[in-house]
Amino acid sequence: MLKKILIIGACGQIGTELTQKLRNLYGNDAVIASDIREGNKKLMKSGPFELVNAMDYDTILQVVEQYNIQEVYLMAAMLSATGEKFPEKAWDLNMTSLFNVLNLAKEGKIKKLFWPSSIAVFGPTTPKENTPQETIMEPTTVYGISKQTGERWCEYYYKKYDVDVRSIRYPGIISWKTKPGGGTTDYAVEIFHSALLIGKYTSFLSEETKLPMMYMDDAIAATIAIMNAKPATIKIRSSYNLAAMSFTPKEIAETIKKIVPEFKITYNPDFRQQIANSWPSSINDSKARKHWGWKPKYNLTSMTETMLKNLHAKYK
Ligand code: AKB
Repeated sequence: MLKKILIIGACGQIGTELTQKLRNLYGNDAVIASDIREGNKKLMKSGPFELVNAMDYDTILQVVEQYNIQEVYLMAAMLSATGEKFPEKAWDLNMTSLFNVLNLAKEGKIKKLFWPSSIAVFGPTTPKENTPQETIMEPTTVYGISKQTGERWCEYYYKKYDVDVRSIRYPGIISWKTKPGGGTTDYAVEIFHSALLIGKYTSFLSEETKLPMMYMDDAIAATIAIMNAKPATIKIRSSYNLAAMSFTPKEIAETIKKIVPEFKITYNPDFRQQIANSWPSSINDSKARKHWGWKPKYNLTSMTETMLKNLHAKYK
C-alpha cells in the first residue's frame, strides 16, 4: 500500500518546498497539504489541500482518518522574532501543535512523525563555535524554550510510548520560492530580494554577526533523509544538530557583490540582534553525518549563485 503523508503548515517557507518535493517522490495524491489558511496557488492545485489549525486535535484526527495518513510533518510554528512579540501565543502554538501530533502517534493513529527543532535551543552559555550535539542549553527566547522543551517531549514519547519521532535542529534556511516570516535569520533571504530589486539592503543584524545557515534544497534533503532512515540509525530522538555554512551579513554582502557589483549594504541592528547574539556561530553536526549519512551540497558561494539566478528569472 502507498504511504500517505500529511504536512501541517504546508504554506510556509519550508512546508511549500517540502510538499512539492514529497509529491514529486510519492505522487500528488499521496501528500496532503494543510495549513490554517490558503497559500501558494500552485501547491494547492497540485494535490489535496485541507484547512487545518495545528492547535485543533479533532480536525487533525479527522484528516488523518479521512486520508488514512501514516506520516505527519509538523511544519507550523511561531519563529523567534515574532515569538518575542507574542510570548504566550508562541508557547501555546508551538507546544499544543507538538502534543497534538505526539498524541496521535501515541494512540497509534500515525506511524511516524517529523518535527523541526532549531539552533534556537542554544543560548548565551552554549559554546559558540562548533557547538556540540550535547552541550549547555539555556535558550533566552520563547521560541528557543519551546523548541528545547519540545525536544525533551519527543525523546520522552519515544522512550515511554515508542513513538517514532524524528527531528533536526534547523539553522537559518535560505530559499527563493517562499519568503520566511518572523525569524531572526530572515535577513539572509531579504538581502537577495533587495539586491536585485533596489541594489541595496539595510541589515537588521550587525556586520559581524555570524550565524549557521543552510540552502533550502539541503534542508529538504536532510528532512526526507532522516524520515527515510532505518529506525535503528536514528540514535538521537530529541533532535539532531545539522550544519552547512556559517556567515556574517558582511560576508554574504561581499559574495552578492561579486555578481551584483553595484550592491550596497548598511547596518541598523534592532531587537533581533540580541536574539542572534545568543545563538551559536557554527554547529558540529558529526552525529547526523555518522548516524544517517547527512552531507550538505551548498556552501555560501553556490547558494548565492543559485539564489540570484532563480530570483533574477522570477523578477525578469
Ligand atoms: C528563526 O530565525 O527564528 C528561525 C530559526 C533559526 O529557527 N529561522
